[in-house]
Amino acid sequence: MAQSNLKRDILVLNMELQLNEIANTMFGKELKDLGDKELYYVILTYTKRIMKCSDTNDGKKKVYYISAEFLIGKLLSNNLINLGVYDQMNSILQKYGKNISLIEEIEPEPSLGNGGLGRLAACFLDSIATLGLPGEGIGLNYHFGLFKQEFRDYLQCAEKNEWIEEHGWLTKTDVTFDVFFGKKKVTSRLYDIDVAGYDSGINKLRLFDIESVDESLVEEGIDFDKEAIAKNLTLFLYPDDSDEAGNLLRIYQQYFMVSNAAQLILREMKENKCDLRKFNEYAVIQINDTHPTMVIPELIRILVEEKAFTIDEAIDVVSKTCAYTNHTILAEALEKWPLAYLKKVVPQLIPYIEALDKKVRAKYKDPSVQIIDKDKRVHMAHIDIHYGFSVNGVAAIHTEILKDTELNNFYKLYPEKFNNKTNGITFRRWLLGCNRELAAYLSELIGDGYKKDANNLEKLLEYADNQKVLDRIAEIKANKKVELAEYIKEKEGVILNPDSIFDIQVKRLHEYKRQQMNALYIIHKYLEIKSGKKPSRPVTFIFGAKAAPAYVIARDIIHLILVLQEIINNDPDVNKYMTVLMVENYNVSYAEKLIPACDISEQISLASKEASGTGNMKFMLNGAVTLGTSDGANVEINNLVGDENIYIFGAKADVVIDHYAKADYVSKDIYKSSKVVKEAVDFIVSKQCLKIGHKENLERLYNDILGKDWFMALLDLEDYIKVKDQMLADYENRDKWKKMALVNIAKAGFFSSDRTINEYNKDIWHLN
Ligand code: 26V
Repeated sequence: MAQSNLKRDILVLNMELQLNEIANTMFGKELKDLGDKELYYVILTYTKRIMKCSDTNDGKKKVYYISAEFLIGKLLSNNLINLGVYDQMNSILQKYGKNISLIEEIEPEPSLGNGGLGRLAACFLDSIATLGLPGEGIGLNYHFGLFKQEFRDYLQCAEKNEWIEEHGWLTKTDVTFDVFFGKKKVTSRLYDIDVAGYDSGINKLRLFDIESVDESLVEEGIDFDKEAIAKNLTLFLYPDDSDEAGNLLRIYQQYFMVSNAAQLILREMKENKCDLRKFNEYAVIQINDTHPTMVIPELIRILVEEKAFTIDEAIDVVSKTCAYTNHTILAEALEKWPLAYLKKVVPQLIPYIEALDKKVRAKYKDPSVQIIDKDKRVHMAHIDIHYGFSVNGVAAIHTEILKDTELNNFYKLYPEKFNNKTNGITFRRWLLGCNRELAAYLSELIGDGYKKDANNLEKLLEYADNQKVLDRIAEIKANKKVELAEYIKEKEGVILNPDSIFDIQVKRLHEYKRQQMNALYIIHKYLEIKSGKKPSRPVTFIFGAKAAPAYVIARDIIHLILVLQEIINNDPDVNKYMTVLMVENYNVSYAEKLIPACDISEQISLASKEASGTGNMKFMLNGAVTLGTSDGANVEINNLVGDENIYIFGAKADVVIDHYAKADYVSKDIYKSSKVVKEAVDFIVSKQCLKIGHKENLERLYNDILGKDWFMALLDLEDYIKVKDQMLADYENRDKWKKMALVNIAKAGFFSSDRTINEYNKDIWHLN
């Protein structure tokens, strides 16, 4: 429902006057005399003012979405859109000869997340606010977000990534808490970011910080003293955890986050005079992956030590309050903290963790479901499953794998706790914001209804055979490709041909996401062209990805792609037909430019390993066609659009799971038996590559693919080449392609995060 109040309405009505007044107070200037940066601060201040006057989404029960990551991206245009004032602002700026897109560029991007998990949390906040639900996000105010990526000598280098400025979206509050690490005390400070719902009320993202953080601790790149807790607690997002100090710091961060969350929730309950015995009637805590798991023992501890609960009473009420979302089945990503580390950081929690473990042992003999294992490691997910009331996966196939395989022993104990919540994305950012031209055209065709109820996008299907509509959608895509090419020319100094097919793979660099397969395809194409087989239309291969600094092979894959880029883009025999580009420092803002311009959406994980993926949804919504494995949300995209509107290849999840169970996958056998595979793999250590790249990196990657290939890139390579070639050929059947694009847009409604959040609310949160 549209929110309206007098103060807010007056602010909006007098926008120009207000902006002038702020310009005068902040800079002693008139609006017309402001530089772009000053103008950005003025608009930001004005937007914050509107949000302060808007109604908040309240209710008896609230969801607290605790997450170590909120990858919110830039907020200016998103907030203007959600507050319904973007167009008005745009015309005022135009009057003064200013361009809103240039102002947008000035905003620093808060990169408070690594990838999908953090971005999902941000989309969820947008939907919670838009649906008018009472709830807030709770996390940490990292001073440096995910590192800034630079390429030097064809290698990824990591630099610190500042985003906090004197004027920004953070509002310093007077809320502070004492947080104890054993006897060591630090004092926190809460900062809020208002989250505006689309045509709705306001919610909050609450980020905790400590005032003693010392930014000067950062030396070279992103190295810093990991022992100085009071100075570094909120300095970095997910510090490198390849050594003990890194791991400990991560535990410090996690406890700091949940201790503050618990104190904040209890403070609110006290203010509202809630009966703590009925905790779960006022609060539901969604634990986003295992990072906030310690909130369970921490709440139990507080209830017992400060609120006179018996341990059983405390466990009972906390278990009715906490719900857990699993985002991965990768064993190495499931947190298992050595008990000794926890003892060092949070000794006060140990008796409670041990009590939780003891109760489980008394009930179940199966060692695989215990909390503390024989090596004295604490399995964080096991705490969540035993002592939470809901466990959800993030796509249908992912939840099934959890139930049947990864968490089967738990599923047998608690079948009623398991449920699926297929991920979603906010259409405000990923359509209305990043592709205003397409959004406007859709409104012209099917009305504005889809903005509030995404299922309305299906109305587009009526136009599936309407040539004019198909052509116009294709024209918008072509325009977006031109815009992207201009941006990339400026930013990367690489010339792209907008008439070529834009094939895009953007996501974190991980072996299971298989960017290496795409690289091997590129080698294959390169060799084909060299041997005289020219493609009918040029192709542009675009990558965007950051690799964890300690993830050696992931960085080697980046190296290979950068080497290929150098070879191919400078080879006059080939560069007419193909271009390779890995964009530097891929982030949310870059995604907003790349996604609308994409023809082929690469979603090529090893089946069973990609829990959901959300990029796949963003690309589809913007009219790209998916080339992917039968994995994560790709499976649901396939079911929605039908086999004729998607390109699926490769082994299915059950086959992959079987290979792992039998340990019978041998990449070298495939290499030996397939000429195409062998040629592509050998090129990695060819003279050409070694002339430009580093022997150490290229040989390590080559040996890894032949000796291990843990994520089975070679298993699917031939099929990938075949299906991708078919896809490129089909692009030439322009009408067929245009129709595929339209069907993909029309069927994307299911992937609105509004649908996902409605399901969380109906099945788990029960807010109203
Ligand atoms: C974390 C780590 C940390 C240490 C070493 C290797 C490793 C590998 C993977 C991860 C992923 C952590 C969880 C995560 O980000 N999952 C992503 O969540 C998205 C939102 O649900 C989902 O769309 C992606 O498929 C899933 O990978």
